[in-house]
Amino acid sequence: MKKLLLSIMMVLFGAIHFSYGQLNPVDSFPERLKWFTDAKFGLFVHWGLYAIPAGYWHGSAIPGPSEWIMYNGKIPVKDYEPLAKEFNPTEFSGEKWAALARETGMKYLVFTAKHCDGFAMYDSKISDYNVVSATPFRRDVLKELESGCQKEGIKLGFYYSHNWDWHESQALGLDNTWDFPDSKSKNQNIYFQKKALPQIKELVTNYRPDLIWFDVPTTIEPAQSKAFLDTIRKYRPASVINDRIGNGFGDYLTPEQYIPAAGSKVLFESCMTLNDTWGYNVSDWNWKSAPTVIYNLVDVVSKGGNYLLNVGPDENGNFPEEAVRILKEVGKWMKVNGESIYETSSSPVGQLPFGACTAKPGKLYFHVFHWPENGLLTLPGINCKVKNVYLLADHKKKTLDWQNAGKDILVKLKTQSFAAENLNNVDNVIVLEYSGPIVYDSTELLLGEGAATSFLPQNARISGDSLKYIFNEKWDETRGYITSNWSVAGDKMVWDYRLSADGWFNIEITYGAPEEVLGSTFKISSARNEISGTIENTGGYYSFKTKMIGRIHLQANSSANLEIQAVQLKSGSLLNLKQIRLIPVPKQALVF
Ligand code: FHN
Repeated sequence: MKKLLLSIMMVLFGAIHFSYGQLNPVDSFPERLKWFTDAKFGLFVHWGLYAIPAGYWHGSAIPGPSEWIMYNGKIPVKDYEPLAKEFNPTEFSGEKWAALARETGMKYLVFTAKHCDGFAMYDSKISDYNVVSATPFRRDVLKELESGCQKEGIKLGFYYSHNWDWHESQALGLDNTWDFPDSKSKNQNIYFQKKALPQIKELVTNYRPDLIWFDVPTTIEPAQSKAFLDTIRKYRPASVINDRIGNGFGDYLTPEQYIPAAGSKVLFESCMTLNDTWGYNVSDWNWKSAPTVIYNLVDVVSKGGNYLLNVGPDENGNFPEEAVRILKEVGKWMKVNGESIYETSSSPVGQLPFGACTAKPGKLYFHVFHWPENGLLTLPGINCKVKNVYLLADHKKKTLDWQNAGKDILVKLKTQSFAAENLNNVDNVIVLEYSGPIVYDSTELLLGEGAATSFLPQNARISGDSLKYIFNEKWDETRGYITSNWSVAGDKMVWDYRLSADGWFNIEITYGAPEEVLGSTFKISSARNEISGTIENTGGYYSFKTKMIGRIHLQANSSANLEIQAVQLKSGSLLNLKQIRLIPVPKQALVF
């Protein structure tokens, strides 16, 4: 159990392979990556023998992701292999999958050619343990998917678990210790030379992948990662390769199940499940809604990344109906607003209280998640020569009323001035066309008219000798700037902000603090309001928890500040602060 957790931690948080190595900066990368960075949105498909048990073995639910049932159930190879005899997904259609991806607005599809259970979902000559030789289905799923994608103009990527293989006696990583208990005597190079490398060669010679998506490089050594790279570069030189090839040989990073903080300097692709599991699980109904998928996609793209969204088809080759419904709903939004996603770059105007921003030369796409109640959208701290402002959904591009107001641009968004069919209740995109440079003043945050505003360490003025902020390199949701060395009472961080209308705000703080500082105190104050807080043990300076610490009333003002100050320190550093969030309290929620 300890080995399993350690291995996964090391992969997910990139401790093993994480060095910038050949990872490409967001602003300068080889031409062969252009399709990928323009595409922004892809479909991940986990499909294999594990779709048959779908999370259950002999009637009992096996905890954990369904594609891990062999590992979590410690199912011997002799009992797992016979699943192949049952695998006959007659309703499978590579074209149907590709068509759904295109209808959803996705530009590429990544399919599990071989997952950690070792079963090849293509016609492999290297191992008979594959869908053509070992099943009654006898059809080459990968070949059919390749032609379906070609027909639909969708780029195709192959997922391949090169380090872990629970079918093989010599494979390491998180290895099969129930059939092959003596891990110490295993030589993973035998597995690489006999199976993984020759299969990768098959995949890049008998097929035409645009991307290779490796996974979990926990025990692979640099020379072995390099061998995979050289094989791909020899036969498919333009292929895009993710970072999980290991040892820094990939093109981009792959945060899993989270969206990194803004400011990533290298290309990244956030991969996420549409429900909670990658492979099909008959009882996993925890689906993300279409709006959530759109918010995630826009959030990732506004930070310069790609979004790879996963579906696990059932044993017949069908996507769960609910997944199809959600993807088609996302597709409706993408059909109208795709221009604000594809071929864009990250927000040049920071985070926005009402939503997010994506950009193209001469164009800013403001994604309005929270439509301003007062019909006035404030674009904070943005100064440029505006040529036109319009709603993207409005084909006539009718110019909206806008004006420069000090440091801001105000746009009139009177709902009644829009054709109802052009508005949606998820994300309405306002396009601002401009010429010349954009001058962006990030010093003062504008407090939200609908959305919470995050106060981040890197935007604060610090008073105190030791207190500082550092960049937390971890590849998880804590990645980003945090404070450290808050060891003197009185030391504080101050942020400037503006507020266009009086309002109540809940104060939420995300921090990490160990047992020994339990009971230390701090205060957060703004405009004669003050709230005190007592530090709780979150499990350590790098184990971040979010706490709601109170509610504050703030008056409209053109310039004010929010500060957090250490009051009483038990020992060491008060905390590692990740962010403070002010969340507007809707008027109707206020009970006095
Ligand atoms: O263990 C796998 C998991 O099954 C799935 O394939 C994900 C996809 O990113 N990768 C591993 C967990 O990190």
